[in-house]
Amino acid sequence: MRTQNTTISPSNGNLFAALRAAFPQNLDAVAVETDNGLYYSWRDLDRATAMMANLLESLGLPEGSRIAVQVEKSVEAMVLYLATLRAGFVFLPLNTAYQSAEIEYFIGNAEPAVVVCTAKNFGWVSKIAFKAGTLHVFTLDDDRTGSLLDRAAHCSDQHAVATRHADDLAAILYTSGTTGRSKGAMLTHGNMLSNALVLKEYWGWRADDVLIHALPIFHVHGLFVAIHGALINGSKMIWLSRFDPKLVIRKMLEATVFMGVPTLYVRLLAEPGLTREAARHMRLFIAGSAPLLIETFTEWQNRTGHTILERYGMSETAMLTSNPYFPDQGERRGGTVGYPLPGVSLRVQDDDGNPVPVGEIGGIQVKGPNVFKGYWRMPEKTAEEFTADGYFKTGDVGRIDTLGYVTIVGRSKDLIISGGYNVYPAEIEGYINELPGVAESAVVGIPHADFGEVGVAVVIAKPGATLDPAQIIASMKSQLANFKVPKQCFVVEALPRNTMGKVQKNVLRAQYSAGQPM
Ligand code: MCA
Ligand code: AMP
Repeated sequence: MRTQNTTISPSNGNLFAALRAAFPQNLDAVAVETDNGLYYSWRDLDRATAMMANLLESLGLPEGSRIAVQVEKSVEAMVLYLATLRAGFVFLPLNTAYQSAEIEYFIGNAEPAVVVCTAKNFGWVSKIAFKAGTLHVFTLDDDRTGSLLDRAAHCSDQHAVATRHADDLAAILYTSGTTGRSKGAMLTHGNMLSNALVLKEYWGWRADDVLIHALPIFHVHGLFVAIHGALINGSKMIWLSRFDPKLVIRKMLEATVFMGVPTLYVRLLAEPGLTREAARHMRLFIAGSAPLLIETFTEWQNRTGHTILERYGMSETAMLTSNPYFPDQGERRGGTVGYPLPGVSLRVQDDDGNPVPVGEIGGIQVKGPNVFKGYWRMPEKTAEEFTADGYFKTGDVGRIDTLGYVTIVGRSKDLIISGGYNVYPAEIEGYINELPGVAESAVVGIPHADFGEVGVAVVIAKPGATLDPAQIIASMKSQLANFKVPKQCFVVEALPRNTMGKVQKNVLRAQYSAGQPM
């Protein structure tokens, strides 16, 4: 039983209004159960988001203010996200692995009115924030402490959801690029609500579903696909502060839906406890963010009797395609990312902008209510990424077969996806090239059993300079988010180049994948 249905409200396009409307009638039912034994009812979520929204509103922030957040995963961090929506501000989540130079760029670029960080990082984060003109820096830790909660505790637990238009900004997600600095993808209330409503139907969500939430909450997968999916269906979440394969397997007996990047499936398969019996209560396993190997797909089927549903999306677009859930729509095909979701137009074009014949390979372009509004303060970059007729160029290369299934075969963008995190070689090369004694470098992705792909750095020394690969790695670790740091570094005499003088990354990839450095 629902208090209201979850259609887009004509009077308020605020995503939170739709999520709130989908809360079950019994507000005392459990909405979130955590791995450290805490239970949050739907009423708790309503009150906590109201209090935090009131706190944000009490700060007198200008409309459209960004709330930048770099905190560990906790239910309170999710509440902060929901409260930001509720109060009509713009949420800016930041990966906890980012270090000071990365944070300085995001804060400098987004100019958030509020920054929320851990108590441990308050010293350096607040310094960066105040320098960038941020007026309010709060702390929030994963043990339900911090100045944000202290202040919110004094606020009313009644709050009227701010009225927002579907086209108003709800979040900015930074995504790196093949050239230049990271770009902030601007997502609207309408982008996210339309996607959540489509997935509700497409994946056959039910109010009695229970989602195991084991992903980080600073990217589209964990923050939007998972949280919106559960909330818009009034479904309970089992909230894991970090991915723990043994715990996930134990919790499967109480759950029905699981979402993970391929690395999570690989790690679950390494557990002898993953059996048909362990997975018998589950309804749906969803994978995405990186290519799911066919071996993983098949082994999962054999071990659990379940067929993983693979889907495809981007920060700029949320979810774009999905394998079918309902058998009458077709089978879930391993190696494919399924059909374009309802409302999404997806086409494959060649480099000259002509459609390719069915089954042939080309660049994937998309259009739909889920496609973002553009890059924050980068109108030229935004224009470059759209075609004249309004399709967004994903940078992914793929094909559509006669049945309509989409397969991603590669990327035209120079990107490594490692354990579901994106690493842009250009950013890492830029960093390495600044190190003393380095003439130039190339970073390529090679296959990795756990992370799918990992980076390898190939570096050339300046004449007369001696470089130590271990030191190069150590230097990167001190400055960059840990997942971006190449797992290996080789110092070589020369990089392979084509006749135009361009570094042949495919040659490097082949050489280092085969374990045969030059
Ligand atoms: C951790 N390490 C990694 C990665 N994660 N190295 C490469 N790639 C990674 N993804 C390294 C650390 O640098 C560290 O190395 C060592 O592993 C241990 O770190 P720790 O944090 O303990 O690792 P973990 O807890 O085992 O994390 C692995 C993980 C995590 C659980 C797979 O990476 C993860 O949660 N990935 C999910 C990412 C995600 O949610 N992506 C969705 C993006 P050292 O000690 O040497 O420093 S949203 C998206 O793509 C869209 C739009 C979509 O379609 O969904
Ligand atoms: P992000 O920039 O983090 O949003 O990452 C988006 C990129 O992840 C896409 O452009 C794809 O390259 C990749 N991606 C997401 N889902 C899949 C999938 N199921 N298979 C292959 N690649 C995927």
